[in-house]
Amino acid sequence: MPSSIFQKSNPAADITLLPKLGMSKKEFIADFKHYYSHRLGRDENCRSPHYAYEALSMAISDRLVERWKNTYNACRIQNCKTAFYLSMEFLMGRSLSNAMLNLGVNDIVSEALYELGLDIEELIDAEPDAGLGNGGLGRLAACFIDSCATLQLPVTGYGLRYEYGMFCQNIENGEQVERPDHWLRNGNVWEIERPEYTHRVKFGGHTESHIDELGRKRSTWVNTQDVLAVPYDTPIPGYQNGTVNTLRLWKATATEEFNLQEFNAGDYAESVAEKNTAENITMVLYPNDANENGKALRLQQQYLLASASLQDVIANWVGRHGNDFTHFADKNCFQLNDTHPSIAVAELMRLLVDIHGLDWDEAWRITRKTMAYTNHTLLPEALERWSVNLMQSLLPRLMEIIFDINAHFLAEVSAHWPGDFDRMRRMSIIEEGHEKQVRMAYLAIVGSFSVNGVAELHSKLLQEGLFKDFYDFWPEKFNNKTNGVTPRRWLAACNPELAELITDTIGDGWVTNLSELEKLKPYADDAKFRQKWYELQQASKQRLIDFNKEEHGAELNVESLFDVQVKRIHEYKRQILNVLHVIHLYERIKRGDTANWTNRCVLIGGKAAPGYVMAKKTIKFINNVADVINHDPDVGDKLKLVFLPNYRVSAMEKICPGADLSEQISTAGKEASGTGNMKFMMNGALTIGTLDGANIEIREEVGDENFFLFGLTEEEVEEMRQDYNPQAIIDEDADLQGVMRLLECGHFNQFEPGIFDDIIASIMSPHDPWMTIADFRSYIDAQRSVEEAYRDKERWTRMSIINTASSGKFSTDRTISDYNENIWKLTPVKVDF
Ligand code: B1H
Repeated sequence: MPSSIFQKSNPAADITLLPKLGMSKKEFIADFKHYYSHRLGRDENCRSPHYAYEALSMAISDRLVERWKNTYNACRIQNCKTAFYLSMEFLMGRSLSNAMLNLGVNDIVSEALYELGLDIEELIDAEPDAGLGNGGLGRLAACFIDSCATLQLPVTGYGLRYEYGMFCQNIENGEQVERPDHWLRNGNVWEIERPEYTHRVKFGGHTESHIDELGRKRSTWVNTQDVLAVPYDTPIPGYQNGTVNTLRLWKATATEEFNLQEFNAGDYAESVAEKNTAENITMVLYPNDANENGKALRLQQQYLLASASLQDVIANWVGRHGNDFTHFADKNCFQLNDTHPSIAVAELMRLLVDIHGLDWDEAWRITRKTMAYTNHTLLPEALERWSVNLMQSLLPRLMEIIFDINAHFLAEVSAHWPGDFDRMRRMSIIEEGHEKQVRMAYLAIVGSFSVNGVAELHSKLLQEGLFKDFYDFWPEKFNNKTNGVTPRRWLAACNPELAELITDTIGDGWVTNLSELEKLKPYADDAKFRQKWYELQQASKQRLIDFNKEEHGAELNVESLFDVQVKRIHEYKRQILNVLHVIHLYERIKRGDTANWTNRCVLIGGKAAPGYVMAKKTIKFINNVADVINHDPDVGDKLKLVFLPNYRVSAMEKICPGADLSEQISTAGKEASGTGNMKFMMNGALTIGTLDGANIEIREEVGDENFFLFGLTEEEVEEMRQDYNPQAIIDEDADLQGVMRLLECGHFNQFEPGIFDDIIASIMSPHDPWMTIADFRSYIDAQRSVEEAYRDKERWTRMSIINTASSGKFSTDRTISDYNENIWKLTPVKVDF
């Protein structure tokens, strides 16, 4: 072992002296073989692609490590400001193909594997998804950290290393059955455990107050049951720029002495059980999107994330500046991904006041200058509240601090609006009632200098509705940051053929500057280009058919319109409206009303929260309708309905290049942004959608004539709610009557009487919050215009090209630049490579 390995490294020397990190095919093959046979101990008799995947990943991740160290050192030397993205979810999907793309080694790796007789696609597919998220919110975090690395911004992601990610979905008898997703079963070559940065996190116990040496009242939190948070780091490579940022995920483990106490008392089994209690904290991702969890374990998860991450940042600070926090807020910023990590507001106060001895006012000034909060939903059922009782027993010191924050805050309110008690009650962080609750969104707003929504409409509704009182008080805090998706994963990597055509036509600048796609617009009028575009779309559809057949055997016709809705199953997303349209088409076929028919395959996929009864019924409904339609010989290729099981990131990578039509049909005002809409658009699908979330901005970019708009506006929805009468609407609409007749006579549940009664009742109810019946007519009419457009291949292809060409705004590079300019104010750090 050369002794130089053990020399303390000089960061400056590291940067200047490192060799350029190129990779020859020969070196790569040697590394691959070395890992395959010497590290993994496999030979040519091993049939599983898993080990070849692992060997390949090791060879690739080797190339990231030097860059990773360089990035870290460059930031250290430059003493740069850093932002920390705190999120309970990072829905990363697979790492291998992304790392290859970002390192720029796709070609030589493909050649090398070809020489070795290996199929690169098979190896890529051997990687399990890192499904550490529910949906849009978690995937957004993953796209964000990709863009931060590509923009060379010093941003670290902090999250939890769940042992079990989002459940796997099986469909049995048309119903969702959940299976645990033990994604770490075969290890994870992309992570590095860093026990040296372990932190201790307290739970339980009680507080004791005393007077410190300066005569200040202080609180100590004692008699706690502690848990250790051990970090696992994953490298996040930027796009061919030498930068490799860090995603740090915490795993909860038992403390040593805890076990020792029990062990000495002879309770071996007890001590092992206690270890389990600790490790349970990061055992599983809660699978509820847009729904409150309310479980003690979830609060423990949230606090573990907040406490370990803040301790980590502060330990780093103290290592460099001692206990001087004067400039802490100039150098650090925390972005809270929804309220899930918002206990961080109180935890930062605790660390600064109790541990580092700052005065309350000084600590509060720092906290309010470092915290920023992103809201992702207006749905009341998703707004987090924690019971004061639960918090008092689990996190007694944090509860005290929240009461103090609230007292200071209400004093501010009352100074501004003297005597306005109703306003104080409305704005209080503590909600009074038979069970007192902590309103986490209010804690986040009060403790932050920035509050943002995720699309223009959503941000506007936050200011006018949910957070109006706070907007009146602090208008300058509020801002919008419209979401995006990373064009590396969602175009360059998932649709390489289309990406190549684009690059051949306008150069490759679009990969890091997506607005360059504008340059494609003139080619929409070029018949030859359109032909190529069309052929590639058809090839993608064929690949989607093959993928679908491999996974669950349905036969689809590539000439049909591929109409896709993939997202979590939720009433507000209105998968049921989609099915009503399918039933309407079916009914037309049965009536023989098929003049000028356009063949259509409707693909629907998504997971239902396991406890969400209506969402699970919706899945059963889709599958039953599919069963009837797909087996009816009168229907044939005219119409297919397919439920795509186990929708996940890696499935979307295959689905979005093969879609013609993207369904974005939520009730206006309910979808905060949506991001699937952006992935489809980027890949050339046309959107049928309501004026909701980012759909509005998509339509603005692409032009009215290239978007199929339908439905009530958010204002019309609220207005109609007053005297909504679905029955009256049905009475006026023969098509809708046809659909309801089939539903009510049990045509899709012949041997399962009554199982869809709840669905029928919900859409028929005058109190249906999602107003499905209200939008039926305009949806059906918009679908008619879709068919008409699709029948004209030239027109459709032109529209498809314009969609891709107009998608520049929806790159997370743009979103992240906006966050950086208005909120984080970081300086990019160049890294030598
Ligand atoms: C979004 C969530 C969410 N909004 C609670 N809220 C969760 C709420 O585990 N929980 O308790 C998990 C997730 N997710 C989504 O965020 C919005 O519905 C989308 O419209 C938006 O595009 C996405 C990203 O901003």
